[in-house]
Amino acid sequence: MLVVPSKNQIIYQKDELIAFIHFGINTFTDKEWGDGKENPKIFNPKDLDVNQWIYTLYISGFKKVIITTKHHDGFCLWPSSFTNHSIKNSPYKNGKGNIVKEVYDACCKYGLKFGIYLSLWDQNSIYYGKGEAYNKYYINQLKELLNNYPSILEIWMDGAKDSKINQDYDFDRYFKVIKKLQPNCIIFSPVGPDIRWIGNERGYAGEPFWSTIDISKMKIKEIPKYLNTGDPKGTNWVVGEADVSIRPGWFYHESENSKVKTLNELKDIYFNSVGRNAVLLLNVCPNKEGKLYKVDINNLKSFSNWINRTFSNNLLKGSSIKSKELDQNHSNLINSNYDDYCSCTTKTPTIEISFEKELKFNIIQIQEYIPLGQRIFNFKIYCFIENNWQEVYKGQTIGYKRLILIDTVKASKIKIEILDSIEKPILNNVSIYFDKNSK
Ligand code: FUL
Repeated sequence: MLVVPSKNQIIYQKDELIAFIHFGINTFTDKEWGDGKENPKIFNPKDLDVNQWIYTLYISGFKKVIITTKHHDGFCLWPSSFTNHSIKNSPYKNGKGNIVKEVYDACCKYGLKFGIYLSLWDQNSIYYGKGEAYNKYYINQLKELLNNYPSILEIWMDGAKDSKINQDYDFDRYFKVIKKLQPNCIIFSPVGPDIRWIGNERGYAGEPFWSTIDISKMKIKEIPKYLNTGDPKGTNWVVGEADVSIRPGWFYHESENSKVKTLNELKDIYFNSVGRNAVLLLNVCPNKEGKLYKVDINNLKSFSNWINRTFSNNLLKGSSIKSKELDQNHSNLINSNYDDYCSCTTKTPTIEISFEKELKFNIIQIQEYIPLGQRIFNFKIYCFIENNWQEVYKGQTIGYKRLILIDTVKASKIKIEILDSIEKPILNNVSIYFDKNSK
């Protein structure tokens, strides 16, 4: 039996673009990692505009927002009853503020999904390192958050740990609490169960990139290479989430204002994450005033304009598909209805698509219908250029979506040769596009 994703994992994968927001006490100390000894009084955004953050992310095409409710310093952006290291002891709104709620409300206003990052490593907590006492504390905070917002759709627990203090995390218990209080919440952690780290913080999924992996192997040790490629024989479906910040750091630093990722860098990340069967989690970081910086906003807008412009017009519309190794639903390959798919009748089919006229293009998109599993192992793409078939690409996996950037060609046909697959492939889309700004 092939491993397949859950309903929530399919919904999650189709979102494609998620925004991370790193904001907290580090924003005020100009650090990436705090130590839990900060004075909460330094947390004082004078001109906080959560609406500006969420509106920017909304018009930039993000479908969900994950906020750092608590980072490794333990400082909470909500007035937690279980610690004094929180916004309630800061000058912000005279200790009456709750930025988690502000973000939640703004997400509701713009129709974005909402998720939380609740760091496992807490350097402020007196319980950290005391085993069960800390697990209780963590669960209390989890409940405080999960009970207070009607819909939390992702929770992020990263693998960062104290190098000197040993604290075991009771993941199974956390997962039970989460699934009980928010049944549709999808969980990211070093041990799954729904989403996994991509193995680097550059936003690059591997080649090959399998959504299948063995959680039992993930539990022994975090192996970035394994996470980065997955495992064709894996017994669990754990979607890859490619996290990367729009700046060198995760938190805002004025000194990085000239290092905001450009459109070209964001495009490259997009091809290597969404275009390689992963979901992109792109981080933005509001500054001390509580606003996103203008360059970050501009680059996000250019990025989303580029996506909309480039992928709105599938040049294959009206083309004819030839293959003896496909079922009769050929047209399902080029229509835009997600659940229309086309099954191959062999494990190694060749699919040829003839265009109505010669086309100029440089992006090829292929999608496997993942509700029925990830199957393709090796493929080649050829274009018919000046009366000759020329190989333009050789790749391994496809999965939910594969975006292939090639040098611009003028061709009248395209041929996809699937050389190896676990089971007979099931495809739901082939598209070609032209990005006039790529070579
Ligand atoms: C890591 C953390 O240590 C970084 O500070 C950041 O939050 C990143 C997204 O996850 O584990």
